[in-house]
Amino acid sequence: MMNWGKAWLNYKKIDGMEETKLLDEIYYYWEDPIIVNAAAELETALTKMQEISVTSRRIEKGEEAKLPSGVILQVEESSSLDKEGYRITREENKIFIEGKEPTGVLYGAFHLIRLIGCGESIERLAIEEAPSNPNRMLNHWDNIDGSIERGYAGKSIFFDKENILLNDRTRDYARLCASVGINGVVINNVNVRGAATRLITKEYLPQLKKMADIFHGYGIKLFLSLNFAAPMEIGGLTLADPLDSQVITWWKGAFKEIYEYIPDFGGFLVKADSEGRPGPFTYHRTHAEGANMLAEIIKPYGGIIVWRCFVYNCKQDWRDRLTDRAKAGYDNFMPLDGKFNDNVILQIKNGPMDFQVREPVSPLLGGLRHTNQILEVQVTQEYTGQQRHVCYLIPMWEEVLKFKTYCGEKADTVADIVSGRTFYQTNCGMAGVANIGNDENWTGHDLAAANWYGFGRISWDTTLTAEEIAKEWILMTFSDDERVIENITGILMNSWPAYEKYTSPLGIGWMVNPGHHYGPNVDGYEYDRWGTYHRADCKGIGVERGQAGTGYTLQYHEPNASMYEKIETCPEELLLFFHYISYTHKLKSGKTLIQHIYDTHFEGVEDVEEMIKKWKALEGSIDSDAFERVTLRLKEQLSNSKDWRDIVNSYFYRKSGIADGKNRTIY
Ligand code: GCV
Repeated sequence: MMNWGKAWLNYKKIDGMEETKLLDEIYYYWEDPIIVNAAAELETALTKMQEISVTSRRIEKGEEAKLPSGVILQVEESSSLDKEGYRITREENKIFIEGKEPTGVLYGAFHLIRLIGCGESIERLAIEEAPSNPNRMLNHWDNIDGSIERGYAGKSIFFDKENILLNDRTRDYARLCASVGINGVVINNVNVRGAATRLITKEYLPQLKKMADIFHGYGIKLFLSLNFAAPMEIGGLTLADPLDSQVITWWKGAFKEIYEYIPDFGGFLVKADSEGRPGPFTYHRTHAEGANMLAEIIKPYGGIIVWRCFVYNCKQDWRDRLTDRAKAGYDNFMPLDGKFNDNVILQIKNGPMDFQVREPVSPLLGGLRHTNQILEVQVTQEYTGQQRHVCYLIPMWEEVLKFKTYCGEKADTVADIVSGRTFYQTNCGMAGVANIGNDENWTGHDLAAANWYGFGRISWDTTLTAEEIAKEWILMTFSDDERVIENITGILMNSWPAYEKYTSPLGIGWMVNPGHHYGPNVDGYEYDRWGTYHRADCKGIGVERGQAGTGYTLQYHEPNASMYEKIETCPEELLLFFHYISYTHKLKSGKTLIQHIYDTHFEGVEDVEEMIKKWKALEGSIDSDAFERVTLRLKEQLSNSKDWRDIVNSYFYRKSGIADGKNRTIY
C-alpha cells in the first residue's frame, strides 16, 4: 500500500541493489540543517530502496579518505560550481556529492536518489548540474481561512481559520519541493484581503518564523503576498500613496519587524491595480513607483519584490474594435521597461490573457529588455479541467520555453530570457501557481502530481522534455513495470491535446461557466454585458487581432508579428485567437473550420476513451487505491467531455446552420 502523502518520495525497493554495499553509510562534515536534511533523506531513501539498514554520521574533514565506502557529502566553498549546483562523482566504493553551498548538496542528494529510483546505473558517476533559473517558485493562492482560490485538492496546508498550520505536512511539502529544486514559496493568495493583510505583523510572525525555519532546512525561502493598501487597512493611515513619506515610514517599520523574525525572508509578491486590488494607480503613480518604493526598503535586507504584470481593466467595454484585454499587459508595462529597481522582478503570465488551454506567448517576454522577469505558469488546473480531468501541462510549458521571441539577441527563447542569459540578469526565473491542498494525495487527481513534479523539474532544467519528466515521475511514483510506464506516459502526453480538442478550438479560449470556470458555456462571459470572448456570429468566429482589428500582433517582434498577422502563416492552433475566420474557411487539413470544430470535439472524447482503456489495463499492476481514484476521475472526465462535445458542437451547428459532413448526431 502506498503512502500517498509522500507522493514521489514514497521510496520503494529497487531490484538489483542488494550487492551495492557501498550505500549503507552517509557521511558529512559540515554541520548545517540543510546538510543534515540531505543526509537524512539519503538515509531514508537508501534504507527503503535497498532494504538494508543505512546510517548517517558526521566525520571530521579529511576522514573520508580513510573510509572504505559510503556516500560522502561535501561543501567546498571555493568550488567552481554554481551556488546551487552540485557534482556527483564515484571513486571505487565511494560516492561524493559536492556543493559550493549546502543547498547544492541537498539537490545532489535528491539527484542520486532519483537516479537509483529510476533504475539508472550508478557504476560510473560524473554528474555536474546547475539550475537553469535562479528563482524557481511556487505561488499558493491560499486564503487565511483555509480555502484556496482556484484550489482543487482540498483545503490549505498553511492556514486554517486565520491560524498558521505547522505539522508533518509542512516538512513533507518542503521535502517534495526541494526534491525537484523549488527554492521559493509564496504561501498566501495574491488577492490579499481581510486578516491576510496582517500576516506581516507580530500576530503571525512568530509562527511564520517556524515555517521559514523548516523551509530553510530545504533551501526554500518564504515569501508573502502583500496588500498594497496595508498602510490604510492595518496601519491607520488615510492613504497608501507610494511617494507619501508617512506611507514609506510605515512600510519601513513593517519590513524591519519581519526581518527581525525571519532574517532570510525572501520578499513579497504583489498584485496591484488588477481585479479590484489596490495599487499605485489610485494616486496617479506608476507601477514602477509603487514597486520601487517597496524594493528600496527591502533592499538592505536582501529581499526582492515580485510585481505581477497581470494588470487589466476587467470592466472594459469590448464593443470598440481596438479594445483588447490581450494588449493590456504590454501596454501597461512596456513603457516602464528599465524603470524598475534591480531587486524588482516583473512576473508575467505565459500568455497575454489568463492561463487558457492555448494562448500565444506574452509579448512582454522578449519585449522587456531592461527589467528582471519571471515566467508565471498555472499548475493548478483552473481552465484545464480543475484536477477532475487529467491534463499534463508540461508539454505546454515546454512549448512556451522554446518559443523564439526574436528579441534581437542570440539567446532569444523564453527559456533564455527568464533564465537571465539574454539580458544578463540574475533576478529572474519561473513561478508556478500551485495545485496542492490537504487532500491525502496532495493534488486531488493522482495524475496531477505530475504537474507539480514537472514544474519543479522543468524550472530547474529547461532543456528537459515533457516525456522525460513524465517517465521519471511515473518511475518514482508508481513502478518500473514497462506497461505502467508506457500506458501512463501515453495518457499524460495525450491529455493536454485531448482536453484542447473537446473544449475550446484553435486558441479561442474560455467557453466556460463564469465564476468557477468549470464546464462548457460557449457564451459564458465574466464581466457584465459586454460580449463574449469568442465573437462568434452566423458567419464565423474569432477575434481580429491583426492590424485591421485590435492591433495586438504589433506587440511582437518580426517575423512573429507578420506571422500572426497573416491568416496563411498564423499557426493554426492559434488561428481564432488572432483572426475572425469564416466557418467555411479551409484549413491546412483541407477541412472547413466548422468541420474541424465538429471533428476535434468527437476526437477529444475518443481520446478520453483511449485513456480509459490504457488505465484499465493497469489494474493489479499499480497501487489499488490510486487505481480506483483515477478510474473514478476518468469516468467523470469522459462524461464531462461528452457534455463539452455536445454543447459546443450544437452551439456552432445552430449558429452556422452548417451540418456535420459526417452526419453524426449533433445534439
Ligand atoms: C488569484 C484569474 C483567476 C483569479 C486569479 C487571477 C490572478 O483571473 O480567475 O482567481 O486571482 O487570475 O492571476 O490574479
